[in-house]
Amino acid sequence: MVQYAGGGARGTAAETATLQEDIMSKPQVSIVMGSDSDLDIMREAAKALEDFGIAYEIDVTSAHRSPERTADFARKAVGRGIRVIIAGAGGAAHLAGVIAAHTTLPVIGVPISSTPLNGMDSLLATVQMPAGIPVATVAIGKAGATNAGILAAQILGLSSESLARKLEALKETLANSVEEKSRKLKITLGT
Ligand code: RP5
Repeated sequence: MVQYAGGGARGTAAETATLQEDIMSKPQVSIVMGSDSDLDIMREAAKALEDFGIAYEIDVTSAHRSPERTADFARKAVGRGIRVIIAGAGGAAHLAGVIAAHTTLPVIGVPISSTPLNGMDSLLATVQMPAGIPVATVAIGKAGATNAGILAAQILGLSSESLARKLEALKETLANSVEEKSRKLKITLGT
């Protein structure tokens, strides 16, 4: 399991609360993917967490090729202090669902477009969970992976004021970027 401590990102020196220190130093989010070939997409989730200064771990485990490893990971995650799991897989993408079957932690599923079906297979396999075993499924591909990271931050932000403020700041940044696009468009079109 590769680990990232969030302290080096956007955290401020003034953070003193234990919870906040934990968020920045102890992996709170576990990112797993079905194969190392999913990394190009799943690193977007990691980037989003780094932007919030959230410590995470990242690894490969497969619902089909390593079912025991996957079940063991899912069962032990809560005891290791993990609070949210992000699971990305492609094709017959059962990884998020199988993990959700073995844990009460919130599981976010990222459908990966790695087969000739362009991720529609992964989307349906990830999203169509039976009642009782939820997986919060995001969009196919990089946008979904980014949103998985932000959604994990939002879950953790419920118990961290500092994180909640960073989430508010992100909304402002996004709104400002639209204002800027509008301004540039008017200049381009001469309106
Ligand atoms: C899935 O099969 C993985 O999540 C990956 O998206 C896809 C292909 O895996 P590799 O054959 O590249 O290992 O289980």
